[in-house]
Amino acid sequence: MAEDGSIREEARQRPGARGDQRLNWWRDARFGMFIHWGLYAIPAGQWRGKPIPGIGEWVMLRERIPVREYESLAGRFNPTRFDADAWVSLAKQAGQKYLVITAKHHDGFCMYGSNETEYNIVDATPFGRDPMKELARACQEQGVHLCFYYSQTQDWHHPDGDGNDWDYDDAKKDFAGYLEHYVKPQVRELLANYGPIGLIWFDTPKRISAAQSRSLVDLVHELQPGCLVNGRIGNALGDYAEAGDNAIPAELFDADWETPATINDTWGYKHDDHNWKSTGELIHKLVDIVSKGGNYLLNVGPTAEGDIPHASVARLKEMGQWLERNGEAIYGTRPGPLQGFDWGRTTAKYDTVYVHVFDWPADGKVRVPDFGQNVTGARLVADPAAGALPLTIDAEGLLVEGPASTPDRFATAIALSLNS
Ligand code: FHN
Repeated sequence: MAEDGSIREEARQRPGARGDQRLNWWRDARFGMFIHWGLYAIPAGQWRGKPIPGIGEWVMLRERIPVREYESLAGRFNPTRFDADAWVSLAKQAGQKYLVITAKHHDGFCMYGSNETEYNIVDATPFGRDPMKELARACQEQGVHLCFYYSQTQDWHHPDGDGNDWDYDDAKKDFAGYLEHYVKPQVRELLANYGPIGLIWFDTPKRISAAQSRSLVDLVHELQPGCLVNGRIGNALGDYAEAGDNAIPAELFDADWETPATINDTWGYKHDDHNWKSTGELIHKLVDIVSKGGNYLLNVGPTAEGDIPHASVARLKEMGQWLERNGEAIYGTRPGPLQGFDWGRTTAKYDTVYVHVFDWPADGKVRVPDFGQNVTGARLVADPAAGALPLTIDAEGLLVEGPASTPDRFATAIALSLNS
């Protein structure tokens, strides 16, 4: 994110990637699954019997847990219920086209088999399996783009990584050496051992110079030219801009961008976080983001046993069912011509404008302000059998007559055909 926290500023600084064809699959995807999974799922928001406020994956830093003590969690990590096929299938059912999983989060524990450290899931846990290998296979089989989250600056386990000043003396850290001799070899592993990777999702770019960010971007592109890099590589680099966590820009934003977001309040699993957003809220956020030109990267935090919480599963499946009916108005769309009205949003594709109605009018009459294009027909996206909806055009704009009862309790998409 830019220093002032706004995506607008971040993208203003970024060299225009608009014409870069490598982003086409990602631009069309619009909706992805984020997975924060690591040792922090064991304490799940508690340490020594005490609830720890804040996001679950930050427990080590919040409690300044010594490396030696936190490390012992690895000996207890045995997620025997982990099922890569089921996770990828959930993403598919949710209508999510890419999956970004924490290969290494700030706690430094590697959730893949790394040769650079034994502090990894294959060597240090009773589980002994490489979930990234299993996910890579499942993603290939089910046609989902596998992507890795990698914490490039913060590493609370590595003596030279950013963040841990309770075990290590900050002044003595060799951050450049850590990037060169640890981060880069690990990025190489991730791009060499798991097949084609959709993107590397870097995070919290403190302490990293422009030259260091640039050399990581170049490394990724050199190893897999098609692999994208998100904006949190830092220094206004990367292939697309990242909004703040759970932040949705107020207006249309003409750049490639993404909002990473939680379903409850945490990223990593916390057993007492039940502040779940409703399916309706999540669908409205998806539509809002897509109408402004962004992607929605929605997080799940699996348990230490390997289960995705039921509340997340239920919501994702409902979102997928909505997308099953209305995906035409989301995937591959660009921002619609009408922005900034409160009862809905617009998206567009080729010669069609989609009006997403959040609050269906009691009489079924939807008034769409004039947007300066010649509209020749209207239909409900989810119900092709209903045929053309009566359409009148007057000085105020369009009047589309739909059914009096709400067609979809979450949001109704109306397709308006344009005379091109
Ligand atoms: O510190 C992390 C946090 O744990 C989480 O991974 C989020 C996801 O966007 N990124 C950082 C905070 O912005």
